[in-house]
Amino acid sequence: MNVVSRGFHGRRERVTPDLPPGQYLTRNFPVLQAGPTPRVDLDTWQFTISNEAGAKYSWSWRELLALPSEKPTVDIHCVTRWSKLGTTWQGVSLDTLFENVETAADFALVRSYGGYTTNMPLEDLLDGRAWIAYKYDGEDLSGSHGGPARLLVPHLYFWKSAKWVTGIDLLNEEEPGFWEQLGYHSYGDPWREQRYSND
Ligand SMILES: Nc1nc2c(c(=O)[nH]1)N[C@H]1C(S)=C(S)[C@@H](COP(=O)(O)O)O[C@H]1N2
Ligand SMILES: [Mo]
Repeated sequence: MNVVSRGFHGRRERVTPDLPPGQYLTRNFPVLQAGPTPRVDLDTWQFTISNEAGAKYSWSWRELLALPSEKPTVDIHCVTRWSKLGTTWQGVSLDTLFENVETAADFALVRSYGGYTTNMPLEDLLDGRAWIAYKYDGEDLSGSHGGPARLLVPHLYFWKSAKWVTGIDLLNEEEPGFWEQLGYHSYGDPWREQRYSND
């Protein structure tokens, strides 16, 4: 007989070990955004990394597509509690974009067309953990999911994965982004349930 019941521990076991605490699985792909979908023209599209000294490193759309790409399959976790497992993307690793960037900065502020921002430590964008993604599920990334290109940084809550991304500012001091200024956690690790600033 199993004398130690599940209830004895006072918490429910998670259905799947891939699901962070407080999350539920969805098979849909919800659209979440603070404002309207911006119109982004590929002829003028630019992605710019600005370092702490003000030097700028920019790529046009054509230059981005010419870089070697990867096809990550990752789990994504929204702070509103939905998670989607095994999503498939294509994009350029931030390691590739940072190859020739000179910086000693510790922090990044990611910028989007439309004015959205989000912050994270620079190291979270490196070591194979973040991409500028332009395809989802084998198709060009739709505008509603951040196309033509979005940041994909799946080990943090999905608000960090800025849609319609246009650049990254490298900073010596942490600067909170859009949701972080409104009380969301500055780091946002779903496994540690860092939803709000005091979590
Ligand atoms: N530019 C921009 N990026 C954004 C947002 C936004 O409002 N604007 N919302 C964030 C939030 S809260 C989430 S959960 C995801 C949602 O991405 P999806 O609409 O593709 O599911 O985008 C993130 N990136
Ligand atoms: Mo979100």
